[in-house]
Parts: sequence; C-alpha cells; structure tokens
Amino acid sequence: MKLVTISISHYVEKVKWALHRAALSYTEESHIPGLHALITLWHTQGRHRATPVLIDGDQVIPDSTAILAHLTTKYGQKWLYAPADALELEERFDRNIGPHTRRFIYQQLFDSGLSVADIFAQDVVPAWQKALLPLVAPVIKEGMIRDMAIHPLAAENSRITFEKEFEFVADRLRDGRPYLCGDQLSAADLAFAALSAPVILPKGYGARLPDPDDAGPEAKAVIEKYRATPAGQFVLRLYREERQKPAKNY
Ligand SMILES: N[C@@H](CCC(=O)N[C@@H](CS)C(=O)NCC(=O)O)C(=O)O
Repeated sequence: MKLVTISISHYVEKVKWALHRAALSYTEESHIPGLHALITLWHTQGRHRATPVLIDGDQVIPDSTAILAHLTTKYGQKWLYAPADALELEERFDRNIGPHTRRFIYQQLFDSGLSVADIFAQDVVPAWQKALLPLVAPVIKEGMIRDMAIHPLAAENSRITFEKEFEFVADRLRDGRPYLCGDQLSAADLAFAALSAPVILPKGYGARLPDPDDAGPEAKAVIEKYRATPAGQFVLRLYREERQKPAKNY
C-alpha cells in the first residue's frame, strides 16, 4: 500500500496510527502543500484534493475515515469500529476538532514567527521538494491563510469549538473508563488524540512537530495549558501507552 500525504497532517497521523497498530506495511509518499494536489487529484481523477489518500492495488481511497473503514473491511481490523459509537465519535472529532486545532495553532505559530519552510521540510519529503521550500514558503503560507481561514477572529471561534470538545471528552472520561468508548481502543480514540495533537504536541507523533520550546513563550504557554486539561492528559497517555505499541492481532 502507498499513503499519499502531507506528512505533518493530523488526519494523516490518524491513518498512520491505525496502519502501525494493524502491522500493515506501506510506503509513505509525502509532498509539500501545493504539489500534493497534483498527485491526489491525479489519483482520484479530480475528485479529491486533500491528503491522506491510500492507494491499495487498484483501489484509491481518499479521506482518513474511509481509509480506516477500508482497513476494517479488507484487513479485518475490527477493533477500530468494535464499539457501537466509535464511528459517530470519530466523525464528530473530524468535524469539531480537526479543522479547529489546526487553524488555532497556525494562528499562534504564525504570530510567533513560525518558519513554514521548516514545518514542511519533513524527512520523508523528496529532497528536490525540500530544496524548493525556501522559495515557495511565502506562497504556501498565503494558501494556508486563504484555504484554512487563518485569521484572529476565526482562530478564536475555533478555540471555543475545540475547547467544548475537550470538555465533552473530559465528561466522558469522568467515570474512569480508559478509552472513549469504554474498555477498548477504537477509531474514536485515534481520531481524538491525532486531531488534538496540534495543540498538545505529544511525543511519538508520526512526523516532526514544532518543539514547544521553540514555539515562542505565548504559544508554549498555550500548549502547556491544554496539556494540563483532562483531555490533554488523555491525549498524552494515549501517545505514551498506545501510539508505538507493537502491533499484534486484534
Ligand atoms: N476529511 C479529510 C480531511 C483531510 C485534510 O483536511 N487534509 C489536509 C491536511 S491536514 C490537506 O491535505 N489539505 C490540503 C488540501 O485540502 O488540498 C480526511 O479525514 O482525510
């Protein structure tokens, strides 16, 4: 299998986590933003631009949730959707967390002078694309601001939206359950932890995230604030205990 990615993407991270846990081997084909669209649009015949896209033989599966469903049906990864409400929660977090943690943290990091070239210069990106980054970074940044609506008012609304979801998760975990749907890890946990990662910056993420110590004092204080919440602690625990867990048959 081949996974087409923008490597740092948190939706990509959700899929990498599931593939790792399922012990399914794959290669990652990673691109810088902009160039990624040539590849994703080509594979999906113009239907889908975003990453991740999974290529499995002659099957092309765009969208992280559809990819997890594919791993369940084709590769027997029943653990992903064993709890009845796992899919509903995954879709909820895809909507209420994914776009919002991303917009909020980019606003913070842009304010602290983040280097866009550095963020996307991941190990898996081909050298020729990395070499282009210093030249195209300003264009990428403009595209991000436009496509993700990264501006202070929208970022503030996004903060309110994902903080509500953090409260929702804290309420759910209050009865002492180890995972969001009870006793077993599911797609709901992967989605919540991976999509919250931009504001938690956990160790063990499947790409190089900014170091909180380099993020500037304001951004660093924000990360520490979210890490200290019950939902933040849950994300850190899942990364510590589950993200790198050796795969076995589930
Ligand atoms: N619903 C999609 C969202 C994927 C998504 O938003 N991907 C972003 C990276 S985090 C992307 O590739 N953006 C570039 C684009 O849309 O062209 C999924 O679950 O896979």
